[in-house]
Amino acid sequence: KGDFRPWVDQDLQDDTEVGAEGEDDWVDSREVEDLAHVPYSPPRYPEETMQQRSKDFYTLMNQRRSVRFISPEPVPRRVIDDVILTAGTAPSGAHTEPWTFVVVSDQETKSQIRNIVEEEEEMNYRQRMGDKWVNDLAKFRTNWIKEYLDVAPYLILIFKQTYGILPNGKKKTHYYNEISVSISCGILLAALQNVGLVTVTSTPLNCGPQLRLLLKRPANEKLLLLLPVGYPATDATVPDLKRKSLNEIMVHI
Ligand code: IYR
Repeated sequence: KGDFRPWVDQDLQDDTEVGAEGEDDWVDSREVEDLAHVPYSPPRYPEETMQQRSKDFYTLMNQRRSVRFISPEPVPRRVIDDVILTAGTAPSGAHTEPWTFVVVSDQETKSQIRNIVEEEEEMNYRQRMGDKWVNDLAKFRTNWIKEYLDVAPYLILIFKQTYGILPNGKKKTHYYNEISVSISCGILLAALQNVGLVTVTSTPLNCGPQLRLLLKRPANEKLLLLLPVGYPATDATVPDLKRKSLNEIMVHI
């Protein structure tokens, strides 16, 4: 752990709980029952409909922007529930569903989260990130002051479960947990866009352990992403960014 890599969250590279214990702490797949396979026939659309739907979905998603100015206006709780259920439809390694979505609407907890994040982010911007990184971000006008953290009606903190813990106390391998949870976050972003809510994919560097303890999450869970969620503030602005063209992002062989 000698060389400090500021772009990797310390909590995400911390594997101290794994490897310290015996092999019989882990489940043996031979103990698992057989799984039935059943027919699957999702809707099939005519080509014209496909074309229309692909355009429509692109148009919707192309309107998504990272928004740092969020209205305090309340958002229906049931919508948040459905958005989280949607995120939980993501594929995951060996169907382990290695995610925990912590939804925070409690004002006091939001304020505590803001304090933790702003204190660490000030150190990130002033010391850890270095001049190059800070200069690369200057045009986005971000800094360590994050009003959205106690203004947004909901904060969704997404934790990856680095392993599972079964009711019998045994541990279960969560294969590809980081990519699985990252995919579910992508689906979560799409689900939020679909209902007209905004967020910003914030990755509070070095806040993981403190936020995990504040939210009383177990040691196998590591913070991956923090999403403030709400309607955009009426005076919200975003940087005038352009997206790469299809030719720049796609190679057809
Ligand atoms: N996590 C910090 C810094 C930051 C880093 C990148 I890379 C961004 O695209 C934006 C911000 C913050 O949230 O301000």
